[in-house]
Amino acid sequence: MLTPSKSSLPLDRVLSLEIARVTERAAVAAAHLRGRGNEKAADQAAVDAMRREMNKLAIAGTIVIGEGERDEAPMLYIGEQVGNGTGPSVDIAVDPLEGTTLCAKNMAGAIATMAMAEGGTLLHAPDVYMDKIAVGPGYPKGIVDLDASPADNIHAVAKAKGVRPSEITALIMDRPRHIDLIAAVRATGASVSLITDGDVAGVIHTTDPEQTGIDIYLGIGGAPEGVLAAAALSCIGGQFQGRLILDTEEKRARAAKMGVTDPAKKYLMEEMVTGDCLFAATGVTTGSLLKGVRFREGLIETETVVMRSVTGTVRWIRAEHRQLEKFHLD
Ligand code: VTB
Repeated sequence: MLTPSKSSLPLDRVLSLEIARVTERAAVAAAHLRGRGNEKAADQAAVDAMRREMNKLAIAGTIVIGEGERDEAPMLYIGEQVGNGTGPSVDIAVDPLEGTTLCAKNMAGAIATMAMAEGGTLLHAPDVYMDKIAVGPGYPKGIVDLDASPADNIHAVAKAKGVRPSEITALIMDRPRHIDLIAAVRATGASVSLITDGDVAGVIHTTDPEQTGIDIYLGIGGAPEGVLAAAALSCIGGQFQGRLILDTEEKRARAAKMGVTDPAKKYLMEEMVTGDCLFAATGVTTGSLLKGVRFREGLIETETVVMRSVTGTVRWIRAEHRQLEKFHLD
């Protein structure tokens, strides 16, 4: 039997460096506008930079999670073809600036992020909310469930970890819609860590509780961010479930157009990302996951994490960029 050559692996491994370049460019563009109070401008800069760099890649890419839906025609819209068209056919999920508010206010945790997977293997989700639950690697499969009560989920994680519920920390976005969820988690004795934005990084926090102190992610955030987080966890390990919140006819119709036949479906991570996948994120502002971009004389520093599902390799790339023209900064 022939052993497949490296280049016949579903996604060429060279692409894992290429996607780091893409998120680096977007992060630097956004970082240039950190703390300016202008979310739109920072986001646009990240989008432009990401698109410019992505179109150099030897891929035939389709944006499946993007900046908006086709009729709104933003750049990097869902359905947009990207890449130079010569390489493998791939699905792409982007969030050029995850945490626009964090960037505009120069607060911790803004990132530039994207995932790339074999064509047809990423969930095509509309830009609606998604109910999410995630835990990191090492737990028995199915230990938490979106349909179980918050108390049952916290107790299950505590039991499996061999600690008391009061020694568990849950990460939840600080939103009025989560008042009951937060109360239910606190009622178990568990600690709730609140974030104002940025639940892609929030979910990734569960993969390294020793470092981050986070055992479980719970709550409702963006569906696009859910697919990106699922892509990361499919590389690094862990469990994720999500359910689109399709609470109006209009949202159900949009989802149906993207192939969602059951509007109440609970997606397992394996159903959101069904093939080989790459994930990258570069820090824009410094957070607990990644350092933000630093501008020095003649030098720009970035920090990026790149993950690859087929091997489970996670690379942390600290880059010093000396050819600054490539960033197209004014
Ligand atoms: C969510 C979350 C993101 O924005 O999409 C949130 O997933 C929007 O939710 O990480 P709200 O409508 O409650 O603000 C982020 O926090 C940042 O894009």
